Amino acid sequence: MLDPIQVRKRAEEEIKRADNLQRLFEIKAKYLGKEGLITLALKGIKDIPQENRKEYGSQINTLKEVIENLLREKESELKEREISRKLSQDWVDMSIPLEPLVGTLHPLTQTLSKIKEIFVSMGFSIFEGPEIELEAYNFDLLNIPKEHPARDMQDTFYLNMDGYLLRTHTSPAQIRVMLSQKPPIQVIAPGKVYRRDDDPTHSPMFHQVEGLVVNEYANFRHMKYTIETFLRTFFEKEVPVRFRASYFPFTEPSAEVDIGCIICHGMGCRVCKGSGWLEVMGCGMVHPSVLENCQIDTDIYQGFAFGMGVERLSMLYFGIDNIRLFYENDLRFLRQFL
Ligand code: 2NL
Repeated sequence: MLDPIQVRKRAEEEIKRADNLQRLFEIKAKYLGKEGLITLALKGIKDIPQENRKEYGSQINTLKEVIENLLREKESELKEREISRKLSQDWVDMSIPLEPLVGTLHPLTQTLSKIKEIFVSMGFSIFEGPEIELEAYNFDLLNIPKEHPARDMQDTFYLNMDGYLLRTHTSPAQIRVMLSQKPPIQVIAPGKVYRRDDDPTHSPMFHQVEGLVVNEYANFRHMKYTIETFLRTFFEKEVPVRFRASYFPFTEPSAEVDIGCIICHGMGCRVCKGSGWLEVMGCGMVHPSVLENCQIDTDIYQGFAFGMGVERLSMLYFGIDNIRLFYENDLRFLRQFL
């Protein structure tokens, strides 16, 4: 038999002194565990003389409840104390300067955004077509003949799916615009293009922006003004611009566009190979066959188009001398374009 009053006093004292959860669990085991004082006392009730049994049993049960309550109260008190301790001791000094972890836009993304912004400011809309294209849109409708070398397996990624390829320029996106919209049209088509080239100056994937204007009056001077304005805005100075007669199957007449070398200012250097000029774009009046292929009436409408390589413009703008640097994602390179 145990004395409920004595046991209660002892338990209260022990629980009061417990200053951590570990100690509290030990106390809990001592009284309420399988071999605990209360547990054994409850088991011993059957040995108590009949006349005292009820009284004793009720005292022990009451004692059990009292101890359980004390333990529960103490447990939540200790847990709260633990949380407060963590809150006051485990803290992070938000004022300690960290290594800069900020991300930046890739130089090509910066260049592409700048090109788009300039054309949008000149009233162009942006249209992005699919990178997997129909051979018909990439070549046939653009007046590129069946035997043209550009169609060669050596230059173009053909897909297993018949009639499909990875676009070799963004012109097919503009074909889609002409097939689905009525003039006046004034769009640029930016995006990735693919060619079977892989050497120090060519990547199998690169970026282009092409532009297309179709209306009732578009002429070569509009094209010249548009391109000169674009280039001088892009390079942020009054660069000299010249147009050289050239040939593309989809434009007639066609021209290549040079700017005065921004490295040597026309003196002649390694980048411009001593010529003082850098080729930056191609352009021309849209070939009447291309307009007709798109159901555009050439008695009413005419257009001009142009195309540029984003990597090339980005390299000239930032002074990057190797196209590979764009694709390696070396942080020492990327961190220079904050
Ligand atoms: C270059 C030359 C050029 C075009 C692209 C074009 C598109 C349509 C119709 C006619 Cl839908 N032309 N695009 C025209 C002339 C030149 O790009 O050197 N690109 C990097």
